[in-house]
Amino acid sequence: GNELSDIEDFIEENVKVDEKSNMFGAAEGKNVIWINAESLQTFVINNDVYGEEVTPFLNSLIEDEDTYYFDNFYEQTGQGNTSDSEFLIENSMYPLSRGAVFFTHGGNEYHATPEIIKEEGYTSSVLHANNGSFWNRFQMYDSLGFDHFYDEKAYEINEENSVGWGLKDKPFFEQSIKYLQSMEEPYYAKFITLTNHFPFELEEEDQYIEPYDSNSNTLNNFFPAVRYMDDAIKEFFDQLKEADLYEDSVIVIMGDHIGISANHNKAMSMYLDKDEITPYDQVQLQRVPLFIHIPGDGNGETISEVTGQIDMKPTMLNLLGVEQEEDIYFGNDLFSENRKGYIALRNGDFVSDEYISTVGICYDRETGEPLEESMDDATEKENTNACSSIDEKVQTELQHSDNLIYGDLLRFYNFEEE
Ligand code: GP9
Repeated sequence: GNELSDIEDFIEENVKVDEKSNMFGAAEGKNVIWINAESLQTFVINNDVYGEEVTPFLNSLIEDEDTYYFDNFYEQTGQGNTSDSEFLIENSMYPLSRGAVFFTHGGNEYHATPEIIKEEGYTSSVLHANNGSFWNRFQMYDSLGFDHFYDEKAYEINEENSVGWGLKDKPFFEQSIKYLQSMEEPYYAKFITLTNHFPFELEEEDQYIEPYDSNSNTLNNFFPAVRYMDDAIKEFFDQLKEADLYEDSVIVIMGDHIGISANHNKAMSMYLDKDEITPYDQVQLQRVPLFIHIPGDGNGETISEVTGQIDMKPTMLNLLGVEQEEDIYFGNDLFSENRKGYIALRNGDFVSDEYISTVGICYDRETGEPLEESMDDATEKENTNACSSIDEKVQTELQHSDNLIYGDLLRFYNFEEE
């Protein structure tokens, strides 16, 4: 009992924002088409390989007046990779520091977005052309309140339309249109792509740009695979328009987690034209792109505030105009001006408006320079730095989220408004 009320107090004091953002209700009643873009990282956006744009469609989307693009948006996943990103966006809670919460706590009680919006008349589905048991999705999707899961059995998959992990993204989107058409509106439909997955295999005919040339085949092949996904998303937009499914939807595209690990830093430093990848750069490479595209909105812009996957549940609920008075969550509406001011990464590092804290060093976020430690007057030890006060909050927040999961504490929370 005490544990849950401590967590509630922390959230009241540090997370919740009373005022609604001016985007509250901006997508009320619209269908939500969500694309979880496998391994898409921000460093490829508006970048090129030997003069060829890597993501021409996504780059053009940034310029579109109906798109809100977030360029300082961080992934916050742990070992559960894609499943962790799903956990973050639906619950606004952190995945675990070890293992995948989809496996270890798939049967817990949650209060996730699909369940909440059901009360507003939404139906919800996941579409992903892989084995449904991967990441224990059947059980967790049930706990999160999804109504339907279109897994590999819903798709026609053969040798010609597959590569690497399975069905290629283009036939995946193409074959999914009929399912969207059959969904009861309004719907929340989450698409999880697959082609841009390590080791980024691609057939010759699907390579629209040349691979990079470095000592890392992983990084080299990443670029044509991202380009293929970019083109698949472009075609999906066209298909949505043709099927009359575009106008009445809000389309979210989010990178789920990094695709290129620190093992490829030598090649990465060459690509980014840096002497080395510092711990500061490593954190910055955890940025993944987020696009919120609202057809007809007209006020789209690039937002550079520090934001992350933890923010997606409150953001989506606010966009859909859903009140969220009694709830447990650790993120803020991305459009709110009163945000808590930091993004916690799963390993305890964090990014705030001013600082980046990693490997025990406090960096200036703007310059990437480490800040000097200052003397702690009380202990006369050099043990404080500019990051210390935020660090304390970050560790408490992660601990609270872990405790909620380990103790299955949401069973005891009263989500009804009093
Ligand atoms: C598996 C797919 C990829 O179904 O979502 O998962 P990942 O290996 O990226 O976590």
